[in-house]
Formats: sequence, structure tokens, C-alpha cells
Amino acid sequence: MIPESIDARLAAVVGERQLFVGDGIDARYRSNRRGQIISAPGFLVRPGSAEEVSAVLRLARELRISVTTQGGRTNTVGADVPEKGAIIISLERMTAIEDLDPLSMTLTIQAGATLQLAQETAEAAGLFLPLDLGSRGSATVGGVISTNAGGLRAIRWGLARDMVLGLEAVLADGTIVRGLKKTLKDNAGYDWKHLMIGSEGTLGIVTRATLRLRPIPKSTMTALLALADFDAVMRLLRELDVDLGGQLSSFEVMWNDFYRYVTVANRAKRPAPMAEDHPFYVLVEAMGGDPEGDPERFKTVLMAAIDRGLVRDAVIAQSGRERNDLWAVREDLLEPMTALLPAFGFDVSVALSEMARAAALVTDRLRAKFPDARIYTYGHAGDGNLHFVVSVGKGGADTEHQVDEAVYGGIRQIGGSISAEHGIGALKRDWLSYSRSEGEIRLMTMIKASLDPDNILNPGKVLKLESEAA
Ligand code: LAC
Ligand code: ZN
Repeated sequence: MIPESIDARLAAVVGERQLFVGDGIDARYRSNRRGQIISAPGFLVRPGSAEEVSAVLRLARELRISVTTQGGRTNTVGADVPEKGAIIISLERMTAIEDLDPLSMTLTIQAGATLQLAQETAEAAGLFLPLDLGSRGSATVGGVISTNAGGLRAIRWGLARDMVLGLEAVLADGTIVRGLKKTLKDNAGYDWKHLMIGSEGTLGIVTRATLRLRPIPKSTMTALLALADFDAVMRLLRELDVDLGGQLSSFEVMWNDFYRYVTVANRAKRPAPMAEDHPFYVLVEAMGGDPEGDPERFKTVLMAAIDRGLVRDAVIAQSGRERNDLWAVREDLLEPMTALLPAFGFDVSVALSEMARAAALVTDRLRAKFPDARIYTYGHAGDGNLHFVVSVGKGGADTEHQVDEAVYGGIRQIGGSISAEHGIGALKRDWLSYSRSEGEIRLMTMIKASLDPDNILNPGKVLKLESEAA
């Protein structure tokens, strides 16, 4: 008997129309977002259910072919790029909204649905999914869960992890683990879902999730503020936290270099909302339940901060359009950042008390190696999360390594994390030991070995295993 081909066996699981082989796989599935890593996967399957995902994994394990899961492919660290010859499981067909429970305030949705669809589904029911990030229109529910995305409102509502009540995931051996609970409290044994959340496709494949929703805020107040130094930024954070009565939901900081560069680059599209010569800018948003009183209080609190000299200038959005224009300063980065290529992006975190020192140290270390480096600094100040975009005029692996060393060496010195919210993926794997102890990495390796002994799930990501060639 002639053994059945892999193609035929995969087609038997997902159907011929949902299988693509070799060169028949569209280019967009083969590389990471910026095209730094390009791969030659063997197969792309687009399953329609957890059962199909399970059958594909059983086959992959039997044949010893690795699997990389893809959602919206907005990952910044190459966690969504398959190995040569691997099977890509794209969840893009699994987009169904399965249950919206207004009383429990939960949304159960398939992993391939976009974050935006989840947000809009909640809103249509008068509810609110607080997780929000620039790539909301393409990033998927499964993707934000498996990277434990943070984004723009983590200061108030936490990261993706904090919004997942229940999960369905498929393990490397094909076991479908169903735990779509709607309860906030569930201490019945190990909370296994947290192993899947943030594991970047290396421990299991998330197929459905039950998300925690909140009542939809009735007021949204947005302002751009200018400040003289980072001390003032931190003092403002503390004061707004208290003075806005818990309504502070975003606190995004931009160093002058970032603000100036982005507003000048986007000037043809929209004028800068404020002069470009302030050392720091903070985009503040608050959300509350009193559409009459909240904006008044917001204004009063900000005016008082100006009167005390803490804030040098302020623009408060008076309409939805003005709000979008203020957010665009922080979010409309595609063209300005594309103009910098080749460039390297960073996503680190340090204690709030160390943020200013970390930014200065990283800048010094970069300039020592690359005196003409262009460095743009911004981040989610309330979370200790700094982003750097660094352009040194050339790309390539050697340059990248030197730039990485300058940044991560500084973060190691300060005791921070080399990834706040984007994950480790393929691009940061070699630096994991800069912010995780030996014991931590050993524990991670033990978890990986126990859940995926054959290293089928997204190999080459997060951890460097002994079994892999040096
Ligand atoms: C941001 C992405 C880079 O905050 O995390 O814009
Ligand atoms: Zn970010």
C-alpha cells in the first residue's frame, strides 16, 4: 500500500480548499510584518473548528512537522513566522461570535476574530472590552491572548491576561482543553489558562475565549499636555490617578524627539496640536459615567495642574474628531516609521522610578556606538513601558545585534524587562537571559518540555532548547 501523502491527509482534515502547499502559499503568510524574516513553510491550513485544529496537531506530531499559528500577523517579534517546511495554522476562518451574556458581562468569541470585532460586539450591547491597541483592526483575539498584549489602557484595566475569564485551547498532542468559564473567581486547581496566555504559540493553540466586559463608559475626555521634565510626568500621573477619581484610563508619554519627528512628518495630513519645543508630551484619557460632570472635572483638574506649574500647556479635545487628531499624534506612525527604515523597534519595561534613567542610559549606550543614531522614545508611562525606535542608517543582522546589545544591556543593568508587551518571539530569544534568571528559564523549559515534548509548537520562539542546534 502506498502511504498517503501529507497533502492528502491534511486535505482530509480541513478540506482541499483550505489547504495550500509550498509555493502556493501566499507571500503574506511567510514573513513577519517588516519582512526581516522570510520563511518557506510547507503547508498552510485554515481550519474551521477546534476539532480540525486538533486533528492537524495529531498529524503534525505523528509526522514530526512543526506548527506555527497565525492570527492577524501583526506580531512585532516574528512569533508568527513558521520554520522551513512547517505547517501554518491560520485561524482566520474562525471568527464567530458565540455568546454575549449581558448580565454576566462576558463575550465568548472564536480566536480568529479581530480585536475590533470583539470591541464592536461588546459596544453594540452597551458593554466595553477595554483592551485596545493600534492594530485593533487586524490583530485577533487569539493573537492578543497568546502575546498577552497590553496596549493603551493597561494602566486601568490591565493586559489581555486580565480580561480572559475562560479559554479553549488545543495542546500539542491534540487534546482540546475546554474551560470557557464566565466567572471571575475560579480557584478549582491550577489556573492553566495563564500558561497559554502569553506563550506565543509554544504551549498550545487558543481556539476560543470568554472575555470579561465592563459597562460602557458614558464620558471620554482626552487631552494632550506638555511638561518640562520626567519628574513632572510622574507627579502628574500620581495626581491624575487620585484627582480624576479612578477615571484615568490612558497615560501615554512622548519624548520631544518622538513628538517633533511624528508631527513634522505628518504635517501635510494634520497640523501639530501644540508647539514642538516642549521636553515631554503626555496624552491623557479618562473615562467615566457622568457625561455632564466628568468633562468639567477633567478640565478643572488639568487647569489646576497648569496653575501650579506642573503642566506647561494643554489641549483638551472638544469633539470626537479632535480626540482622533490627538490620538493620531501617538498612533499614526506607519508613514513616519517607514521613512526611517531600516530601523529597530523596542518594547522594554522598568520600574516607574527608573524610567527616566532607563531612557537616558539606553540613549547614551546607543550614541556611544552609533553617534548619529536617530532615537525616538515614547511609551505607556503608567505601565513603565518604554518604546524606542532606533535608526542607525543601516540594517542587517550585525547592526541589529549591536543595537540590541546597547538597548538590552542598559535594561539589564537597571533590572527591567526586555519585553513589556510584544513578547519574545524569534527576534528577542537570544536576549531572554538579560531579564530572566537562570531558574526562571529552567522553569520555562520544564513547562515547554512537559506540554510539548516533541517541540512541535512554534519551535525557535521564546526559548532556546538544548535539543536545538547552537
Ligand atoms: C505601541 C506599540 C508599538 O504602543 O506597542 O505603539
Ligand atoms: Zn505599546
